[in-house]
Amino acid sequence: MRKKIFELSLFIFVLSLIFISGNTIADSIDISVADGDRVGVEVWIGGLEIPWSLKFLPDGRALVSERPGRIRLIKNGILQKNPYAEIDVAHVGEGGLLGLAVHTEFPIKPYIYAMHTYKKGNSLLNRVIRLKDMGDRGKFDKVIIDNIPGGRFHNGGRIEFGPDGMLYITTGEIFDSNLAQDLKSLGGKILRVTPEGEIPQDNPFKDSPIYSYGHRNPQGLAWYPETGELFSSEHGPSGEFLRFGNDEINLIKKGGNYGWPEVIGIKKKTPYVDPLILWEKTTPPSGMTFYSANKLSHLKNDLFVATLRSECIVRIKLLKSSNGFKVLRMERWFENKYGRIRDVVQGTDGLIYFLTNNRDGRGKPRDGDDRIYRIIPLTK
Ligand SMILES: [Ca+2]
Repeated sequence: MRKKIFELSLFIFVLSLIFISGNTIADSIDISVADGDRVGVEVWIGGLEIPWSLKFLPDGRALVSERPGRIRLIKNGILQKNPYAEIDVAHVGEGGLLGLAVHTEFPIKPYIYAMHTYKKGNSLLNRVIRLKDMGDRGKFDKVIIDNIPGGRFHNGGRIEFGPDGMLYITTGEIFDSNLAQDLKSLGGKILRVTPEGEIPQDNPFKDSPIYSYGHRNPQGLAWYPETGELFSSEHGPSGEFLRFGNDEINLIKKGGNYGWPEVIGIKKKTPYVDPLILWEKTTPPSGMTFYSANKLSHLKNDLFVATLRSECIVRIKLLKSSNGFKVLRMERWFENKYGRIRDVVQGTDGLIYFLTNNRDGRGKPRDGDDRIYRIIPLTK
């Protein structure tokens, strides 16, 4: 009898582990797939310097930001010599020219958005500016939001328009963990503003651009194609409180508190929102995208995450049900093959593009770096 009770309690214990650790990624579903799943890879563009964000325009042009302060234009698959725009940035540490975004009504609203670090007096700050598209160049139009905390480290920097037509901005806590919980600071947050830089009426905190808080250094934004739910990637501690790893993918709820620095990992502690995915081993995630086109139909609705130090793209297969999202499988593609990867995006042609960051001072540049590669259907 005693043995039976012991076995039963062991069974319940194991069962509870399976459910409790549902969000921590077990090694068995986090696997390496060197060549990806039925895909090929080719070089698209080379000779870039620390490309940070790639955006396609509906007319086939593409723009790529280089962290030292240039937006480069790619026309008919050729990188144009003259920069589309040169922006006076503070290229210090991880700061500089970061995310790009394109107005959802482009070209009727011919605007490109860029986030960058700048210097004001002795302080480093971040801001989002808007450029007007003039064909081969972009002309400064206006500042959308400024005075976002900036520093040598943790500037956030991803900007993306959501399916609601609003601009979402990730900001870092500049290695000052107190900022993340402070609703008076714009650091360690995801912000949401209108395309004109105003505060939307339905933001969670009155007269504030803050959409969610308690973030450390969020680096990527993507919306699940079928429901429009927002996901964000975030770097966990790199030594604070003697902790490392704990990198996250979060499902972002309006007004949610994502825990930094009160909670590290999954703690089920109110009012903090736990990550959907927690990598206990360091997997610093950067830009990400859900694949929604048909060219690579077996990848539909999968989340692709660019990673830096772990030098791979992570493909995440999710199952959406009424209980939320469940992670079915994770594959690390191209591990240590192309180097550090900063961003992964879907092109207007339905292929997947990714940017290396081997010239950012932390990588090993190969000849021709940095590059934009593209993932194409496998041809036999
Ligand atoms: Ca968190």
